[in-house]
Order: sequence, then C-alpha cells, then structure tokens
Amino acid sequence: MSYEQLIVDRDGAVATVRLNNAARLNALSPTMTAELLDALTALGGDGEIRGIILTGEGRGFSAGADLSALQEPYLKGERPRLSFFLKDGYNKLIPLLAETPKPVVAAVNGVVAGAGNSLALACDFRIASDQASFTTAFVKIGLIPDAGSCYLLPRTVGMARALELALLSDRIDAATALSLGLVNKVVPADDLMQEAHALAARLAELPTTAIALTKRTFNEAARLSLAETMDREAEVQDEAAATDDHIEGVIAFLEKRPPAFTGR
Ligand code: T3D
Repeated sequence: MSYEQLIVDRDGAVATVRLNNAARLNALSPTMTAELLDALTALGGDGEIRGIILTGEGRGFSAGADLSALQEPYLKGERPRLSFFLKDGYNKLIPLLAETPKPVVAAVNGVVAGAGNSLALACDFRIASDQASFTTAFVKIGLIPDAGSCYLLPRTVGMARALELALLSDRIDAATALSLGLVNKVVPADDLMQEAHALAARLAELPTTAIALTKRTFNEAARLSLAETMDREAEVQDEAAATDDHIEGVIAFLEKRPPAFTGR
C-alpha cells in the first residue's frame, strides 16, 4: 500500500497506519481522508491482519480538517456548503473506522483537534503520549462538532463534560484526558509505540471474529432496547459459536492449556 499522506506498515498480524502530513499536524485533507478510507477498507478485509494501530507522524495526531484550502474562497466572500464535503468524507470514514471488524488502537502521539478527536474516538482503545493535548476546536471557528463528535464525545465522557469540551474548547493535557475517560492510558512519549504495539499484538491473538461481533453488537445496542439487544445477542452468538476459535477456547479450557486462536 503506497500513499501520499499515509504510511502503512505491517508487522505480523498488526498493521500500523500513520497520518503523514507532519507540517500541518496531520490535518485531514481530502487526500488523507480518501487514503484512510482505502487503507482501512483493505485492512478490515485482510485475513492476515488482526490488529490495527492508528497514529500520526511528528508532533500531531491530527489537527482536524485541513483548513488551508479555505483561505482563498473565504477571502473572496464565498459561503461554503460543508455538508457536501462532510458526507463524502468523514461520514464515510468515521463509521468505517468505528465498525471495522478488527480491533483498532489509537496511539495518540501529540496534538488532537477538531475531527482529529473523532478519529481517536472511533478507535477501540486510545493510548496517549504524555505529550498529547486535545481541543475540540470547532467552536473557535464557528462550527459545531462534526465527523461523529456529537455522537462519540458524549458517549465517551458523558453529556456534561462533552458540552464543556465542545463549548469552551479548552486545550487539555493527557492527564486531564485520562481523568475524563477520553483516553484509556497515558504513557511516556518514548514508550508510546511499544505500548500500542503490545496492546494491538495482544488483541491480534484473541478470537478476531468474536471481537468483530462484539464491536458490531455494541454499536447496534446503542439504537435498541434491552429486550431487542438480548435478541441480537442470541442471534450473533450463533455466529460466534460457529467459529473454530470458539471450539478451541472451550477445548483449551477443559484441557487446562492456553488456547491457540487463529482468527477463524
Ligand atoms: O471546515 C470544514 O472543512 C468542515 C469540517 C470541519 C472539521 C474540523 O475538524 S473543524 C476544526 C479544524 N481544526 C482546527 O480548527 C484546529 C486548527 N489548529 C489549531 O488550533 C492549532 O494548530 C492547534 C491547537 C491544533 C495546535 O497549535 P500549535 O500551537 O501546537 O501548532 P500551530 O503552530 O498552530 O500549528 C502548526 C502548523 O500546523 C501551522 O502551520 P505553519 O504556521 O507552521 O505553516 C498551522 O497552520 C498548521 N495547522 C494546524 N492545524 C491546521 C493546520 N493547517 C491546516 N489545517 C489545520 N486544521
């Protein structure tokens, strides 16, 4: 996989996707968004890959939408229809990331702003460098949170904190993000990629289909009642029980040995 604004590396069952426009703190250009769509679609369907890391080059994770292309039209007095851009870009990317059938670890290496938060929040785990910082940023340019932030942020930190982060847009450090539940863990910057890789490798050794089905059912449950969710659990459990990994897990337990899951 060769891209202009992404670097994709593979190490065994773990793929690392790096946003690669460090000079702009990995702001999300249309090119980067399209390349992420392509890479995540390919990795999601790649039977060899069982864990994904998303991170950024340089001192930024992602500064959100790349605003640089807006200067010229805005100075000319043009008024944009951002919905076209959103529907064609983030509205495809963020659900794809959140629903990808592989576990995804965000290794938050630095600055996060705007839609960069949505990218991190759509991942299954967030490990932050102690150098990371977070700002919602949208209100500072007169916009509402988009790229799924209106959905993901309140679900992650609760409504009161989400409103505080969205409306005041203070820049918070990694320790504060941890205390709010915005990230799972904070580690020294030098240890970030090692920690993220260890977690992704651990996830890659687990039953991949059960992980995919768990993610899918959690997402579905957000729209269902308790009784409906339990019906879905029963149906989806048939899919999980049909995997080799289910049989291996039960037999390994009964034989008192560690399981050897294959992802099938
Ligand atoms: O508008 C639409 O297209 C709709 C979609 C909206 C979704 C969104 O994400 S809206 C929010 C967009 N993001 C922002 O508003 C954040 C803008 N950036 C910042 O506020 C600050 O850069 C940060 C707080 C993120 C980091 O500050 P700092 O002091 O650490 O770095 P810096 O010096 O401001 O930035 C470094 C460089 O990155 C700088 O370029 P330069 O001067 O060295 O040539 C800066 O212009 C560039 N940069 C940072 N963010 C963006 C960016 N370039 C383009 N787009 C950016 N979002």
